[in-house]
Amino acid sequence: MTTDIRIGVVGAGLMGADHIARITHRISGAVVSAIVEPDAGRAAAAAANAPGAATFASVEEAIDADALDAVLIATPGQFHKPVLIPALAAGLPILCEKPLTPDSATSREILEAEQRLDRPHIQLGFMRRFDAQYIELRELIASGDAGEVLMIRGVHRNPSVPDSYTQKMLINDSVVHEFDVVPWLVGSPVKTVEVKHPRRNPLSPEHLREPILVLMELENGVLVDVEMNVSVQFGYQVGTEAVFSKGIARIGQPSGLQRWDEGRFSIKEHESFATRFADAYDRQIQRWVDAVRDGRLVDGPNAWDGYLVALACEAGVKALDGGIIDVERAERPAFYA
Ligand code: ISE
Repeated sequence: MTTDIRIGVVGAGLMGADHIARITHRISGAVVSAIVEPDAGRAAAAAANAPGAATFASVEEAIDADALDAVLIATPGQFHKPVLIPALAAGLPILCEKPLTPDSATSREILEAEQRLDRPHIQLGFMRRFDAQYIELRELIASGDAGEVLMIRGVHRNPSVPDSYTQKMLINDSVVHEFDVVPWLVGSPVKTVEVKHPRRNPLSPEHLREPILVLMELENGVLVDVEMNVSVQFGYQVGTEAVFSKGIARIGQPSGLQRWDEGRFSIKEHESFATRFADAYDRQIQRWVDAVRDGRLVDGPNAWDGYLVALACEAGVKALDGGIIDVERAERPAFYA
């Protein structure tokens, strides 16, 4: 394909607006041609970063107007299915922000709709798979250079969350990333999930009981612990330590300018995922655009990966109430091989 692909971005909130600016300013081979956003103020603000884009109130209107070649879905998860179904029916390639849908039953419906097409059309927005440090760690694990991987320890810390963030979102909105990236790193699916509750942070919003410690056992026996903490105050931090038979590897440490000042040593920490994973988002969108342009359509996690994550999230939500919960096993259809 020699001309730019025309992307319709659905949802012009924080993530959608970020992707619109990214596609316009940093991605080659694509333009934002349509913005689907019922809130006129948000649509207009986002359109300022997408010269020539038309705005629509629904994806069906954008499809009927032949305004797009591909769809990027950046709405909250509960609004994904009503966009995915018409976009799949129109045979459009899709990049869908996580989660695929909020539960495994609706995710299965999406898989069924996608399997009516000739090949996978949906890429999932698990951007950590495009982060240079995660890629390096995955390569180290696969190479065997550090011996066998035994344990993975993760921290996933947000400075704070809005009042609309619920207890289940600790799993469905946040740990959702670890449920994708850890099996991808280690090459083994999640077998069980358990959640432990340490002392509650008095600075957490009143309706939240957090931080939590999420323990996962993988099918190959690797044990994973993740501190999920959304009231850490000081900044945004996602870090991983892998314990091997012949050493230790760490990613996600603060880096950059080091300062010695007024008796202190400091390095600036990220304040949000938008900066921590900015390069990963760029790489993710560029790789997707390249795949759409050369006909592969998907170059990254697909809808099947999204379904496996939905199963793990369901176990994780149950585990919030106690117990060690088994993750349902699912056989990958040949369509997603
Ligand atoms: C948010 O939706 C994200 O996807 C971020 O990566 C994550 O760190 C945060 O906890 C979520 O709320």
